[in-house]
Amino acid sequence: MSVESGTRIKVAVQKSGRLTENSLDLLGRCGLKYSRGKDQLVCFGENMPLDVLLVRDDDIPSLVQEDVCELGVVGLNVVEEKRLGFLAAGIAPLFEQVMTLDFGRCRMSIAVPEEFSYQGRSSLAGKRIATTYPNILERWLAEEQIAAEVVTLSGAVEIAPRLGRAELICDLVSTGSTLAANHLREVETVLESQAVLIRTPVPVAAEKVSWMNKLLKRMDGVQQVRESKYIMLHAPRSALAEIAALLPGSEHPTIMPLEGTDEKVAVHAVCRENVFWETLESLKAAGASAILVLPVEKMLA
Ligand code: PRT
Ligand code: ZN
Repeated sequence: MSVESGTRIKVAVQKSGRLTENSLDLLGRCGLKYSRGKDQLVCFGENMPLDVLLVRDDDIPSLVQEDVCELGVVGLNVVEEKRLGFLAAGIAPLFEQVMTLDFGRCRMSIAVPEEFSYQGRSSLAGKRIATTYPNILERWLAEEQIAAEVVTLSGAVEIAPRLGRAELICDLVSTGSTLAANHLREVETVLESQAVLIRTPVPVAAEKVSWMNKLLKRMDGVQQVRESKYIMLHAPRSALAEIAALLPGSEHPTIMPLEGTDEKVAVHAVCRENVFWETLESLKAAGASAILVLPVEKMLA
């Protein structure tokens, strides 16, 4: 395995923030072992020709754009804002979304002061809306045919109404507690967001292709496994069809004979969706017994 930097895949990940832990965890689940450089800016892969660049999330699309990194893990909100910005400037965006990741969920919403009388989208007309995502907001306003003024700020959007810089705001929300603490009320969702994997559309160097494909397959496997469960149970032969239909997202359950009985069989299946207590209760009601649900550690399609 070569350690020459030109032959190593580079992945951009947020250095310190809401996405950092999950992003590094994802790479760890793909089998990557790394050591962190002294400057804390790069994690050097020890068992794969892959290095992780730790940067501000806002810089991740540009690093892929400039082909400094082949891959990046970043919020869809950041990707969309950058993409629309590039398009407006007549620059072709050189990053593509490969897959959505199951973390960093939030929504970008318009919020109004508690005392604001909101009568629907027409109430937004003629208002100033403060945001750090002007491109996404402008696009939404254009789609909804609302003539409002976008006030671009670099942060602390939630205090803009109190400072008189805008009447309304458009910002990321997850629990809603920041809005509540600032006496603001969410009224419209402009974008649903979560972390995504982006890649360069530029073909990667021949010596990186095989590891790149391996990594993408492993990431896909990690995503699938998160929701998947392995389920084992005993079922009366007469109820097999009903029980199989209750198994969420499983295609071909394995049916095995049980020693000492002809009426019952063992059923094993991979469920591609989470198995909730309600499902177990329904299985039991259909005649299943000895039900076991196990996590799936790795999966390769
Ligand atoms: O330093 P760097 O630029 O890398 O970090 P950052 O401060 O820009 O980003 P960071 O770490 O705050 O968020 C990184 C990504 O996490 C965002 O781009 C989103 O994709 C995602 N994410 C998920 C969030 C939130 N949830 C979130 N709640 N990003 C920000 N927030 C903020 C929001 O702006 C508001 O201030 O949290 C506050 C609201 O949270 P609640 O829970 O009170 O509603
Ligand atoms: Zn940022």
